[in-house]
Amino acid sequence: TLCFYVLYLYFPFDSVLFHPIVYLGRKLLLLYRVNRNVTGMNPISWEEFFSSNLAPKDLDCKKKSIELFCKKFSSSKTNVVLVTSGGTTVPLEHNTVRFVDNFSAGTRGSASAEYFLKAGYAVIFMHRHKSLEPFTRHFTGDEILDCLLIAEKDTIEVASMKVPKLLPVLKERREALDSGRLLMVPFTHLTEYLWLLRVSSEAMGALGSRAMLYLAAAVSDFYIPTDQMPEHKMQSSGSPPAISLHLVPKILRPLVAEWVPNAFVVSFKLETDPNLLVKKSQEALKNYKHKLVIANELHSRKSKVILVTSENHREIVMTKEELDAGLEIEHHIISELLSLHSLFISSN
Ligand code: 9Z3
Repeated sequence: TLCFYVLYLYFPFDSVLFHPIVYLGRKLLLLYRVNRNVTGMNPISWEEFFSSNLAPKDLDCKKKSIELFCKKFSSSKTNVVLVTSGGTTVPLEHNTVRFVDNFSAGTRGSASAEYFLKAGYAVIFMHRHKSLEPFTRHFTGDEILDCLLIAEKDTIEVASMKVPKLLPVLKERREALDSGRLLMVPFTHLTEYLWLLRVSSEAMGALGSRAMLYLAAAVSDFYIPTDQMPEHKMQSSGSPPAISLHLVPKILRPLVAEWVPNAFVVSFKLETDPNLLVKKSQEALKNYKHKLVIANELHSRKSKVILVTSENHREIVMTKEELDAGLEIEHHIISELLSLHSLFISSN
């Protein structure tokens, strides 16, 4: 192991062509570290994570649709944004009965996707299955059913009453779908999300500075390694099972440095202690070298965010009048991002 460790450190090329012994050494060491469940303060590397958490079965199919979507807009002048939305789950058993979930209704992501579409962007909406989605988020199921009337001979008619907010939303949705500028990509689990984020970033690489990543999903910081997860539902009788949560590698690092280095990357920082917002956002920018962190406190996230860059930070605060009029903070956020992204494109 010591010998392979030395080779591993001094020969970072992961190619069997470079040196078969090195290649073998790295693979054996990787297997050794993963199976030893390297835990503690330093999470395993993102390579080790992807090596020990296999891709979801339907990844290839989703990857192809994402690649085709990006290819469709690679020659045009249309900007493409990946919007992630909703929370990731971490299963506690292979035959999952219980899981650890991250809080997110999907309002931030689904509302933002609408404003990007309205601004002419093509949108990959990567969202937690059954969380809020663009357009349909405005209506409950009952509101939609209340627009349908049972007419004679068991036919259905649409009520002529004008649901004031229905028509504009229907028009925007129709335009987005007819122009093919909206791609819906669902996820549920953390591993699925990270694999999808990786293949989406790699597919967007060809778009250069016209690509934006708007990472609003609530991503778990912890997971249970596959080989430590109980096979079946944990039993409440007897002593509770010993399961340990491991740190998830910080995926922003390879995302910015390797997968999509020329894109405009925006991450979100969620805290419940407002005093931590700017400091932790600045740390993230320093660590991952992306363009912007949108910081928000859990309970005021609909009325206030802080835009943090490596140079400065400033607040967007909704007025009472705006909130009472039903305006959304995402309108202001996206308006700011359009300007910043336009400047970024013109300077690259
Ligand atoms: C956010 O901070 C989003 O703004 C919210 C939106 C999840 C608060 P809703 O979906 O809520 O409108 O109900 N997203 C990022 C949250 C997160 O997990 N950030 C991680 C962190 O803060 C980095 S990925 O460390």
